[in-house]
Amino acid sequence: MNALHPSGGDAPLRVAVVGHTNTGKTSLLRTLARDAAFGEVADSPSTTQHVEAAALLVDGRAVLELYDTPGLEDAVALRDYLERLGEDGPRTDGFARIERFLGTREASLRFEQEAKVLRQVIASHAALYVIDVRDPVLEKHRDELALLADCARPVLPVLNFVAAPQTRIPAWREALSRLGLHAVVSFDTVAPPADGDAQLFGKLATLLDAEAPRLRRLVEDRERHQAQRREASMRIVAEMLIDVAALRVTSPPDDAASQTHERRLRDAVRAREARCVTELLALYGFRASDVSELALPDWQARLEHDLFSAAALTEMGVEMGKGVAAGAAAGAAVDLATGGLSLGAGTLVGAAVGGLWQTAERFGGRLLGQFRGMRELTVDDAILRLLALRQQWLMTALARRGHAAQQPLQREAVADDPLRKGALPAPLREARSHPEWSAIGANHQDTARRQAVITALAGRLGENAPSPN
Ligand SMILES: Nc1nc2c(ncn2[C@@H]2O[C@H](COP(=O)(O)OP(=O)(O)OP(=O)(O)O)[C@@H](O)[C@H]2O)c(=O)[nH]1
Ligand SMILES: [Mg+2]
Repeated sequence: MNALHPSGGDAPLRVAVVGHTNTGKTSLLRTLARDAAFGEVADSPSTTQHVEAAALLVDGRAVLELYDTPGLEDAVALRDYLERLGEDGPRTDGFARIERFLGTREASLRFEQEAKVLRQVIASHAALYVIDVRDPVLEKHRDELALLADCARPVLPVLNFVAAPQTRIPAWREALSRLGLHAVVSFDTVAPPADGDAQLFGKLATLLDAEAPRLRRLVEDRERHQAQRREASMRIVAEMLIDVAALRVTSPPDDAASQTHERRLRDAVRAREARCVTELLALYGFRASDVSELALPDWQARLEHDLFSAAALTEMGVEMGKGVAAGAAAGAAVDLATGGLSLGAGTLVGAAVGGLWQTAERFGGRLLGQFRGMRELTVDDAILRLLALRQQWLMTALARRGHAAQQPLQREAVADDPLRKGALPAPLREARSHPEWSAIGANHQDTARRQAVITALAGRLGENAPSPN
């Protein structure tokens, strides 16, 4: 390999991610690699100690390798050292001086971390220089950039922390252009812009024009995957809603049995929603453990305890049906024993009168003969609305979330959404009369019609859901 031109046929493009310590280098890698588990991220200096790579693939092949590096900590002292090194040798250029430094003992002692970084930059096609734009521009930063310039590789500055309340972006832009660095990318690794990839790799392509076609392919491939993930997420939510809407549990008419069956119904619905959450997390590359550790304890608590509570409904702005017992909207129950409606003599905890009427109107007559002497429990409309709104919110929040995010997902006010009131979407109404469509109920059958209804509902969720950015 030629020291100045580290290229080679089909080999992946290598990009070193460098910068002062604690500026978010590892976080940027996590975001670009969509891998919340990459490396170690902490709000303290010298977190990354070794060079570590993450590959970005297209069709299973690595197109780009990103190299995380330790933070530069002592560029000022290293430049002084390099100047002294230059004095007692032949007159050389910056690149030759860096190469000479890498052969000295100091490169494995006092400047060990800096040497690792510079070696990786020389072994790469380009470097991303990550900047914490909350910092003032200091001598040490100029020295870091001067060292990088000596490595004879294109450098793309990445302005990180741009969403922070106090930044010094104009001062940084000014300082960078004085150093001849005019192509700059703005990024916030925690709240990355929707077109962040396209911007970053697009600017990189301007610095590495021979590599522009494969960088373009990479961007297109990532955009395609983003669209596919969004469609898949809507399908995951739609399938859960159909399973829940179609679910019917038949219970003997006595109150004790009804209560047991109602508990089962609730548990089944909760478990089904939890599965939906797990599937969405996996789809977007977030781990369940990331969530319980970092992000969603509050959310999980709500999943476990509040799905059937009035507070949860109010919070999402779902109107409870007329007559829903205060503090509880659970399943609708039809007491078929009496050929009419009953609240189970008031003992069905949280039975929803609104739901009862709906259910009776729809199935009462037809089912009476079949299930005489039985009670039938279904999930109330208000619960379906709540599930739809919550999962729609989650899928949008995950689509937006960067893989370097450390804070719990923030609950946002849910925009006015047609799912809150008015008629339930037609696919959900249709599922009501197909108990066999529920994969969590008895006698499940996955028919072509069920699939078509899931597709229709997914499309409907796509119309309602806020776009990811
Ligand atoms: N708000 C915000 N926080 C960020 C951003 N980027 C990184 N952080 C936080 O900054 C801290 C340092 O991030 P790291 O990714 O570990 O930084 P690093 O440059 O790899 O650090 P070293 O490996 O120690 O050199 C962590 O607490 C991150 O969560 C950002 O864009 N916005
Ligand atoms: Mg790091």
